[in-house]
Amino acid sequence: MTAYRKIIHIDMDAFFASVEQLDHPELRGKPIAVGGDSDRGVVATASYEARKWGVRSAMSMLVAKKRCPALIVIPGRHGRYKEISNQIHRIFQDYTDLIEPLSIDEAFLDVTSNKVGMELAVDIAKEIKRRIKEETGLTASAGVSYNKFLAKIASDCRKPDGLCTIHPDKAQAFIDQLGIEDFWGVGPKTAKQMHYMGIFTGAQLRACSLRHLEEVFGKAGRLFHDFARGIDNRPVEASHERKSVGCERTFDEDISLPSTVLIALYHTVLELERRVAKAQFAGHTLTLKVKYADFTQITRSLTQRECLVSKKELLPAAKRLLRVVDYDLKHPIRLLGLSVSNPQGEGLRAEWVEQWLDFRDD
Ligand code: TTP
Ligand code: MG
Repeated sequence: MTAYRKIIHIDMDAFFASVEQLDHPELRGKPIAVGGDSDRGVVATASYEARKWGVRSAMSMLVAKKRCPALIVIPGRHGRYKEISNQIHRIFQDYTDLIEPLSIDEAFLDVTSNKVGMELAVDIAKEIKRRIKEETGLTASAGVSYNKFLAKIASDCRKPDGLCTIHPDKAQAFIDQLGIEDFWGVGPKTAKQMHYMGIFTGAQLRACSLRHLEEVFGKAGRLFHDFARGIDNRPVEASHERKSVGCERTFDEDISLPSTVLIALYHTVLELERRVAKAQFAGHTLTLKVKYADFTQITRSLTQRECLVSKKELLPAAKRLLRVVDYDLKHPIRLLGLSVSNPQGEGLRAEWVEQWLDFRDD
Protein backbone atom coordinates (compact mmCIF):
# COMPACT_ATOMS: atom_id res chain seq x y z
CA MET A 1 0.00 0.00 0.00
CA THR A 2 1.28 3.44 -0.85
CA ALA A 3 1.77 5.60 2.21
CA TYR A 4 0.13 8.88 1.38
CA ARG A 5 1.20 12.12 3.03
CA LYS A 6 -1.38 14.17 4.93
CA ILE A 7 -1.28 17.80 3.89
CA ILE A 8 -3.54 20.62 5.07
CA HIS A 9 -3.76 24.03 3.42
CA ILE A 10 -5.27 26.79 5.55
CA ASP A 11 -6.38 30.11 4.06
CA MET A 12 -8.14 32.86 6.02
CA ASP A 13 -11.39 34.20 4.53
CA ALA A 14 -11.30 37.76 3.13
CA PHE A 15 -8.49 38.23 5.58
CA PHE A 16 -7.79 41.98 5.90
CA ALA A 17 -11.48 42.83 5.49
CA SER A 18 -12.57 40.27 8.08
CA VAL A 19 -10.06 41.65 10.58
CA GLU A 20 -11.49 45.14 10.07
CA GLN A 21 -15.03 43.86 10.56
CA LEU A 22 -13.91 42.01 13.67
CA ASP A 23 -12.32 45.08 15.23
CA HIS A 24 -15.02 47.51 14.06
CA PRO A 25 -18.42 45.87 14.61
CA GLU A 26 -20.16 48.74 12.80
CA LEU A 27 -18.55 47.47 9.57
CA ARG A 28 -20.01 43.97 9.84
CA GLY A 29 -22.46 43.06 7.11
CA LYS A 30 -21.29 46.03 5.03
CA PRO A 31 -19.41 46.15 1.75
CA ILE A 32 -15.88 47.23 2.63
CA ALA A 33 -12.58 47.31 0.79
CA VAL A 34 -9.18 47.51 2.43
CA GLY A 35 -6.74 49.60 0.46
CA GLY A 36 -5.72 53.08 -0.61
CA ASP A 37 -8.50 55.60 -1.07
CA SER A 38 -6.71 57.84 -3.58
CA ASP A 39 -7.11 58.01 -7.35
CA ARG A 40 -4.26 55.56 -7.62
CA GLY A 41 -5.45 53.38 -4.75
CA VAL A 42 -5.86 49.64 -5.20
CA VAL A 43 -8.11 47.13 -3.43
CA ALA A 44 -6.04 44.75 -1.29
CA THR A 45 -9.11 42.77 -0.43
CA ALA A 46 -12.87 43.18 -0.13
CA SER A 47 -15.48 41.84 2.29
CA TYR A 48 -17.83 39.20 0.94
CA GLU A 49 -20.60 41.83 0.91
CA ALA A 50 -18.47 43.91 -1.49
CA ARG A 51 -17.52 40.90 -3.60
CA LYS A 52 -21.22 40.48 -4.44
CA TRP A 53 -20.90 43.76 -6.33
CA GLY A 54 -17.87 42.54 -8.24
CA VAL A 55 -15.20 44.18 -6.12
CA ARG A 56 -11.97 42.16 -6.32
CA SER A 57 -8.38 42.17 -5.04
CA ALA A 58 -5.93 44.24 -7.10
CA MET A 59 -8.76 46.26 -8.71
CA SER A 60 -8.39 50.03 -8.82
CA MET A 61 -10.35 51.68 -6.02
CA LEU A 62 -12.05 53.98 -8.53
CA VAL A 63 -13.44 51.02 -10.45
CA ALA A 64 -14.41 49.32 -7.20
CA LYS A 65 -16.42 52.36 -6.08
CA LYS A 66 -18.16 52.52 -9.43
CA ARG A 67 -19.22 48.90 -9.11
CA CYS A 68 -20.28 49.33 -5.51
CA PRO A 69 -21.26 52.92 -4.69
CA ALA A 70 -21.86 52.11 -1.01
CA LEU A 71 -18.32 50.76 -0.66
CA ILE A 72 -16.56 51.76 2.56
CA VAL A 73 -12.83 52.10 2.07
CA ILE A 74 -10.57 51.31 5.00
CA PRO A 75 -6.80 51.84 5.09
CA GLY A 76 -4.84 48.70 5.97
CA ARG A 77 -3.24 48.02 9.33
CA HIS A 78 -0.48 45.62 8.51
CA GLY A 79 0.74 45.29 12.09
CA ARG A 80 -2.64 44.07 13.21
CA TYR A 81 -2.88 41.54 10.36
CA LYS A 82 0.59 40.25 11.16
CA GLU A 83 -0.37 39.91 14.80
CA ILE A 84 -3.27 37.63 13.87
CA SER A 85 -1.08 35.78 11.39
CA ASN A 86 1.35 35.07 14.25
CA GLN A 87 -1.55 33.95 16.41
CA ILE A 88 -2.76 31.38 13.87
CA HIS A 89 0.81 30.16 13.40
CA ARG A 90 1.03 29.48 17.10
CA ILE A 91 -2.09 27.32 16.73
CA PHE A 92 -0.50 25.41 13.80
CA GLN A 93 2.58 24.77 15.91
CA ASP A 94 0.55 22.72 18.36
CA TYR A 95 0.03 20.16 15.59
CA THR A 96 3.25 20.11 13.56
CA ASP A 97 6.55 21.86 13.01
CA LEU A 98 6.31 21.25 9.26
CA ILE A 99 4.60 24.55 8.43
CA GLU A 100 5.21 26.39 5.17
CA PRO A 101 3.67 29.86 5.08
CA LEU A 102 2.68 30.99 1.58
CA SER A 103 1.57 34.47 2.55
CA ILE A 104 0.33 36.35 5.57
CA ASP A 105 -2.92 34.36 5.71
CA GLU A 106 -2.03 31.01 4.13
CA ALA A 107 0.08 28.02 5.03
CA PHE A 108 0.67 24.36 4.29
CA LEU A 109 0.94 21.93 7.16
CA ASP A 110 2.30 18.41 6.84
CA VAL A 111 0.52 16.41 9.53
CA THR A 112 1.54 12.93 8.33
CA SER A 113 3.11 12.51 11.72
CA ASN A 114 1.74 15.10 14.11
CA LYS A 115 2.26 16.21 17.68
CA VAL A 116 -1.21 15.24 18.85
CA GLY A 117 -1.29 11.69 17.51
CA MET A 118 -4.44 12.25 15.46
CA GLU A 119 -5.00 9.74 12.69
CA LEU A 120 -7.17 11.76 10.32
CA ALA A 121 -5.91 14.99 8.80
CA VAL A 122 -9.50 16.13 8.39
CA ASP A 123 -9.99 15.98 12.17
CA ILE A 124 -6.91 18.15 12.65
CA ALA A 125 -8.18 20.59 10.05
CA LYS A 126 -11.56 20.79 11.83
CA GLU A 127 -9.88 21.41 15.15
CA ILE A 128 -7.60 24.10 13.73
CA LYS A 129 -10.57 25.85 12.14
CA ARG A 130 -12.48 25.72 15.41
CA ARG A 131 -9.53 27.10 17.38
CA ILE A 132 -8.90 29.90 14.88
CA LYS A 133 -12.56 30.89 15.25
CA GLU A 134 -12.45 30.71 19.04
CA GLU A 135 -9.10 32.37 19.55
CA THR A 136 -9.21 35.08 16.87
CA GLY A 137 -12.91 35.43 16.04
CA LEU A 138 -12.18 34.86 12.33
CA THR A 139 -13.00 32.07 9.92
CA ALA A 140 -10.56 30.11 7.81
CA SER A 141 -11.02 27.62 5.00
CA ALA A 142 -9.09 24.38 4.92
CA GLY A 143 -8.19 21.90 2.22
CA VAL A 144 -6.99 18.41 3.00
CA SER A 145 -5.29 16.01 0.63
CA TYR A 146 -2.16 13.98 0.03
CA ASN A 147 -0.14 16.71 -1.67
CA LYS A 148 0.23 20.49 -1.78
CA PHE A 149 -1.36 21.01 -5.18
CA LEU A 150 -4.60 19.28 -4.20
CA ALA A 151 -4.73 20.66 -0.65
CA LYS A 152 -4.48 24.19 -2.01
CA ILE A 153 -7.22 23.72 -4.55
CA ALA A 154 -9.37 22.03 -1.91
CA SER A 155 -9.16 25.01 0.46
CA ASP A 156 -10.69 27.19 -2.25
CA CYS A 157 -13.58 24.82 -2.94
CA ARG A 158 -15.99 25.72 -0.16
CA LYS A 159 -14.92 29.24 0.84
CA PRO A 160 -15.78 30.88 3.20
CA ASP A 161 -15.53 28.78 6.36
CA GLY A 162 -15.06 25.74 4.13
CA LEU A 163 -13.52 22.36 4.65
CA CYS A 164 -12.88 20.09 1.70
CA THR A 165 -11.01 16.80 1.53
CA ILE A 166 -9.76 15.25 -1.67
CA HIS A 167 -9.16 11.54 -1.11
CA PRO A 168 -6.62 9.70 -3.27
CA ASP A 169 -9.31 7.56 -4.88
CA LYS A 170 -11.39 10.61 -5.82
CA ALA A 171 -8.47 12.79 -6.93
CA GLN A 172 -8.37 11.84 -10.61
CA ALA A 173 -12.07 12.51 -11.20
CA PHE A 174 -11.72 15.80 -9.34
CA ILE A 175 -8.72 16.91 -11.40
CA ASP A 176 -10.29 15.86 -14.69
CA GLN A 177 -13.19 18.26 -14.25
CA LEU A 178 -11.04 21.19 -13.03
CA GLY A 179 -10.80 24.25 -15.24
CA ILE A 180 -7.26 24.74 -16.48
CA GLU A 181 -7.03 28.16 -14.80
CA ASP A 182 -7.49 26.46 -11.42
CA PHE A 183 -4.20 24.59 -11.80
CA TRP A 184 -1.22 25.74 -9.80
CA GLY A 185 1.12 27.89 -11.84
CA VAL A 186 -1.47 28.62 -14.53
CA GLY A 187 -1.88 32.39 -14.66
CA PRO A 188 -3.77 34.32 -17.36
CA LYS A 189 -0.90 34.01 -19.86
CA THR A 190 -0.44 30.26 -19.49
CA ALA A 191 -4.22 29.77 -19.51
CA LYS A 192 -4.43 31.57 -22.84
CA GLN A 193 -1.71 29.36 -24.26
CA MET A 194 -3.46 26.24 -22.98
CA HIS A 195 -6.75 27.38 -24.51
CA TYR A 196 -4.93 27.91 -27.78
CA MET A 197 -3.77 24.30 -27.55
CA GLY A 198 -7.39 23.22 -26.99
CA ILE A 199 -6.84 22.50 -23.28
CA PHE A 200 -9.65 23.77 -21.07
CA THR A 201 -9.94 21.04 -18.42
CA GLY A 202 -7.78 18.72 -16.37
CA ALA A 203 -8.84 15.78 -18.52
CA GLN A 204 -7.67 17.57 -21.67
CA LEU A 205 -4.37 18.43 -19.98
CA ARG A 206 -3.88 14.76 -19.08
CA ALA A 207 -4.43 13.80 -22.71
CA CYS A 208 -1.52 16.03 -23.80
CA SER A 209 1.87 14.32 -24.10
CA LEU A 210 4.75 15.18 -21.79
CA ARG A 211 6.90 15.98 -24.82
CA HIS A 212 4.43 18.49 -26.15
CA LEU A 213 3.95 20.16 -22.75
CA GLU A 214 7.72 20.44 -22.26
CA GLU A 215 8.11 21.88 -25.74
CA VAL A 216 5.64 24.65 -24.99
CA PHE A 217 6.15 25.30 -21.27
CA GLY A 218 9.72 24.14 -20.64
CA LYS A 219 10.30 22.86 -17.11
CA ALA A 220 6.78 23.75 -16.03
CA GLY A 221 5.51 21.26 -18.62
CA ARG A 222 6.63 18.38 -16.43
CA LEU A 223 4.76 19.87 -13.44
CA PHE A 224 1.55 20.30 -15.44
CA HIS A 225 1.89 16.73 -16.70
CA ASP A 226 2.25 15.47 -13.11
CA PHE A 227 -0.50 17.67 -11.69
CA ALA A 228 -2.93 16.33 -14.28
CA ARG A 229 -2.26 12.89 -12.77
CA GLY A 230 -2.54 14.06 -9.16
CA ILE A 231 1.22 13.84 -8.65
CA ASP A 232 3.01 16.52 -6.65
CA ASN A 233 5.99 15.36 -4.64
CA ARG A 234 7.11 18.76 -3.44
CA PRO A 235 7.68 18.61 0.32
CA VAL A 236 6.18 21.07 2.79
CA GLU A 237 9.23 23.12 3.59
CA ALA A 238 9.29 24.62 7.05
CA SER A 239 10.40 28.20 6.67
CA HIS A 240 13.27 29.51 8.66
CA GLU A 241 11.43 32.37 10.11
CA ARG A 242 13.20 35.66 10.20
CA LYS A 243 13.99 36.63 13.75
CA SER A 244 14.77 40.32 13.34
CA VAL A 245 15.17 43.21 10.92
CA GLY A 246 17.56 46.02 11.60
CA CYS A 247 19.79 48.73 10.26
CA GLU A 248 22.59 50.90 11.56
CA ARG A 249 24.57 53.87 10.54
CA THR A 250 28.06 55.10 11.38
CA PHE A 251 28.27 58.87 11.16
CA ASP A 252 30.91 60.73 9.22
CA GLU A 253 31.56 62.72 12.38
CA ASP A 254 30.65 61.78 15.93
CA ILE A 255 27.48 63.47 17.14
CA SER A 256 26.45 64.77 20.55
CA LEU A 257 24.01 67.63 20.05
CA PRO A 258 20.55 66.36 21.13
CA SER A 259 18.81 67.82 18.06
CA THR A 260 21.38 66.21 15.74
CA VAL A 261 21.03 62.87 17.50
CA LEU A 262 17.25 63.09 17.24
CA ILE A 263 17.42 63.77 13.50
CA ALA A 264 19.84 60.86 13.06
CA LEU A 265 17.45 58.65 15.00
CA TYR A 266 14.59 59.81 12.80
CA HIS A 267 16.48 58.84 9.65
CA THR A 268 17.34 55.46 11.14
CA VAL A 269 13.64 54.91 11.88
CA LEU A 270 12.75 55.71 8.26
CA GLU A 271 15.32 53.23 6.97
CA LEU A 272 14.10 50.62 9.45
CA GLU A 273 10.49 51.19 8.37
CA ARG A 274 11.53 50.57 4.75
CA ARG A 275 13.35 47.35 5.60
CA VAL A 276 10.57 46.06 7.84
CA ALA A 277 8.04 46.62 5.04
CA LYS A 278 10.25 44.90 2.49
CA ALA A 279 10.69 41.88 4.73
CA GLN A 280 6.96 41.91 5.61
CA PHE A 281 8.13 41.67 9.20
CA ALA A 282 6.46 42.68 12.42
CA GLY A 283 7.88 42.28 15.88
CA HIS A 284 7.14 43.39 19.40
CA THR A 285 10.64 44.32 20.56
CA LEU A 286 12.69 47.33 19.50
CA THR A 287 16.39 47.51 20.26
CA LEU A 288 18.51 50.64 20.06
CA LYS A 289 22.22 50.17 19.73
CA VAL A 290 24.58 53.03 20.46
CA LYS A 291 28.28 52.89 19.80
CA TYR A 292 30.32 55.70 21.28
CA ALA A 293 33.41 57.40 19.89
CA ASP A 294 35.55 55.29 22.22
CA PHE A 295 33.96 52.17 20.66
CA THR A 296 32.09 51.15 23.79
CA GLN A 297 28.60 50.05 22.99
CA ILE A 298 25.25 49.73 24.72
CA THR A 299 21.87 48.41 23.69
CA ARG A 300 18.48 49.24 25.14
CA SER A 301 15.30 47.32 24.33
CA LEU A 302 11.64 47.52 24.99
CA THR A 303 8.80 45.17 24.29
CA GLN A 304 5.30 46.32 23.62
CA ARG A 305 1.97 44.75 22.84
CA GLU A 306 1.40 46.63 19.59
CA CYS A 307 3.44 45.37 16.64
CA LEU A 308 6.29 47.59 15.48
CA VAL A 309 5.77 48.06 11.76
CA SER A 310 5.52 51.63 10.59
CA LYS A 311 6.94 54.99 11.61
CA LYS A 312 3.85 55.54 13.71
CA GLU A 313 4.89 52.82 16.13
CA LEU A 314 8.65 52.87 15.56
CA LEU A 315 9.36 56.55 16.15
CA PRO A 316 7.81 56.95 19.60
CA ALA A 317 9.41 53.69 20.69
CA ALA A 318 12.83 54.75 19.40
CA LYS A 319 12.55 58.13 21.09
CA ARG A 320 11.61 56.46 24.29
CA LEU A 321 14.75 54.33 24.12
CA LEU A 322 16.93 57.31 23.28
CA ARG A 323 15.76 59.01 26.47
CA VAL A 324 17.50 56.38 28.57
CA VAL A 325 20.79 56.73 26.69
CA ASP A 326 23.52 59.09 27.95
CA TYR A 327 25.76 61.04 25.63
CA ASP A 328 27.41 64.45 25.59
CA LEU A 329 30.27 66.33 24.03
CA LYS A 330 32.80 64.27 25.97
CA HIS A 331 31.01 61.04 25.17
CA PRO A 332 29.72 61.49 21.61
CA ILE A 333 27.98 58.90 19.48
CA ARG A 334 29.69 57.20 16.58
CA LEU A 335 26.93 54.83 15.46
CA LEU A 336 23.18 54.35 15.91
CA GLY A 337 21.37 51.12 15.12
CA LEU A 338 17.78 50.01 15.45
CA SER A 339 16.26 46.58 15.09
CA VAL A 340 12.85 45.01 15.46
CA SER A 341 12.66 41.46 16.77
CA ASN A 342 10.38 39.07 18.65
CA PRO A 343 7.70 38.35 16.04
CA GLN A 344 5.78 36.10 18.43
CA GLY A 345 5.56 38.68 21.20
CA GLU A 346 7.35 36.52 23.72
CA GLY A 347 7.82 38.01 27.15
CA LEU A 348 4.64 40.06 26.96
CA ARG A 349 2.84 39.74 30.22
CA ALA A 350 -0.91 40.06 30.51
CA GLU A 351 -0.73 43.01 32.86
CA TRP A 352 1.30 44.89 30.28
CA VAL A 353 -1.77 45.42 28.29
CA GLU A 354 -1.83 48.66 26.39
CA GLN A 355 1.34 50.53 26.79
CA TRP A 356 5.01 50.36 27.25
CA LEU A 357 6.22 48.30 29.48
CA ASP A 358 9.69 47.51 30.22
CA PHE A 359 13.18 48.61 29.54
CA ARG A 360 15.62 45.82 29.29
CA ASP A 361 19.31 46.29 29.56
CA ASP A 362 21.32 43.79 27.55
P1 TTP B 1 -6.01 36.09 -0.24
O1 TTP B 1 -5.98 34.89 0.65
O2 TTP B 1 -5.68 35.91 -1.67
O3 TTP B 1 -7.44 36.79 -0.18
P2 TTP B 1 -8.45 36.96 1.01
O4 TTP B 1 -7.99 36.27 2.25
O5 TTP B 1 -8.74 38.41 1.19
O6 TTP B 1 -9.77 36.31 0.46
P3 TTP B 1 -10.12 34.75 0.28
O7 TTP B 1 -11.28 34.51 1.19
O8 TTP B 1 -10.48 34.61 -1.17
O9 TTP B 1 -8.90 33.97 0.67
O10 TTP B 1 -5.04 37.19 0.33
C1 TTP B 1 -4.84 37.38 1.72
C2 TTP B 1 -4.64 38.84 2.06
O11 TTP B 1 -3.55 39.37 1.33
C3 TTP B 1 -5.84 39.69 1.68
O12 TTP B 1 -6.82 39.78 2.70
C4 TTP B 1 -5.22 41.01 1.36
C5 TTP B 1 -3.82 40.70 0.91
N1 TTP B 1 -3.72 40.86 -0.56
C6 TTP B 1 -3.21 42.05 -1.07
O13 TTP B 1 -2.80 42.94 -0.31
N2 TTP B 1 -3.16 42.21 -2.42
C7 TTP B 1 -3.60 41.26 -3.30
O14 TTP B 1 -3.56 41.45 -4.53
C8 TTP B 1 -4.13 40.03 -2.76
C9 TTP B 1 -4.62 38.94 -3.67
C10 TTP B 1 -4.16 39.88 -1.40
MG1 MG C 1 -7.30 34.30 2.23
